[in-house]
Order: sequence, then C-alpha cells, then structure tokens
Amino acid sequence: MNKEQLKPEFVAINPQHTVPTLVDGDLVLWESRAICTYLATQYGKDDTLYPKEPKARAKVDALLHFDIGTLATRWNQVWHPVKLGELSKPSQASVDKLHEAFGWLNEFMKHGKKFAAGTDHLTVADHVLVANISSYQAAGFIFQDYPNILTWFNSCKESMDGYEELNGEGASQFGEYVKSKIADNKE
Ligand SMILES: N[C@@H](CCC(=O)N[C@@H](CS)C(=O)NCC(=O)O)C(=O)O
Repeated sequence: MNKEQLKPEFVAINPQHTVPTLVDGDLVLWESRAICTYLATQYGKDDTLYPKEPKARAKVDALLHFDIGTLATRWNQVWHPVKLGELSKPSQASVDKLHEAFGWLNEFMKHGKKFAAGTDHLTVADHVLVANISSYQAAGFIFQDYPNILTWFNSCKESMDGYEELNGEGASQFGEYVKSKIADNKE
C-alpha cells in the first residue's frame, strides 16, 4: 500500500513489481502459484503437496489455472472498478459471473474427498484456492449455497498449520478494506 514495490531495488529484481516475489539463492521468482509449486517441489518432505504422478499433478495444475484464469479474473472484474473509483459498487453482471465460478468450484468438489484436487491430504491447490476464497468471504460473499466449498474451507482451516496467523488475519484485513471502500462510496 506504500508502493514499496516500486522502489528501484525491487523493480531491479522483478520488473513487473508484483508481490509476492521470492529470492532463493540464484532464483528470482514471481507469480504466487509458481512460487507455491517451486517451494513444494524444492523443499517438500515428499511429493504430497505437489504430486509427481502425472494424473494427480494434472488435477492440481487444473485447479491452479482455474484459480488464476477464472476465479481471480472474475473477482478482479468485481473489485477493480470499485478500487479504481470507476464504479461505486460492483456491477451485478460481474457478481453473477463470480457466482458462476463459485458454482463450478462447488461442483469440482463433489468428489467426496476432503481436499480440492480429490485427495484426502492438502495440496498446493488448496493453499492457493483458500487464499482467494477466504478473501472473498471476508469481503462479504456468502458461501451457503455452495456446501462443498464450505466443507472444504473448514477442512483447510483445520488442517493448515498456522492458518489464522498466516492467512485468516490478512484475509480479514483485505475484506474490511473492500467493505469500507464500498461503504465510503455510498456516503
Ligand atoms: N498473478 C500474480 C499477481 C500479483 C499481483 O498483482 N500482486 C499485487 C498485489 S495482490 C501487486 O503486487 N500489486 C502491486 C503492483 O502491481 O505494483 C500472482 O499471483 O503473484
């Protein structure tokens, strides 16, 4: 928020000046999903977080692509016009499209397994998706029409070490910021 990412020393390592950016030895990496798969591959004690088996990995990759290509893209269409002051509140059409994506995610999760990629253990797909879903919930979106998402979200919160400190608190701050921006526009 203080635009520290625009400082020359940051732009020198990542010309796109996006957060997060990881420096690990001689590797400089941005794009959060690539960072997650790198960390799991390089430092995971086994391959459960990011499976080596091609079909299991493909299920995880599909969710990572859905997360950035559909879920986050549709969220941006809801939020960015408000953030940039172009609209006072999100357009109904953009909200409907986001709900359509929630409906798809809810369907993907009807496999009866605990976690998103159809496993009973966490994968990077859960870590990536939970960052977005928790933010949208904190910003006021209700998931009661999406029971598979709600059940999965609870499993993530129970299973991810340090969930509240590492994700919940930030999601709440983000949600409050979104809600305050929309409320300010009403006054
Ligand atoms: N697809 C990228 C998005 C990164 C991104 O746009 N991050 C925002 C914060 S959520 C940012 O760094 N904004 C500051 C800027 O672009 O200068 C990722 O997942 O890492």
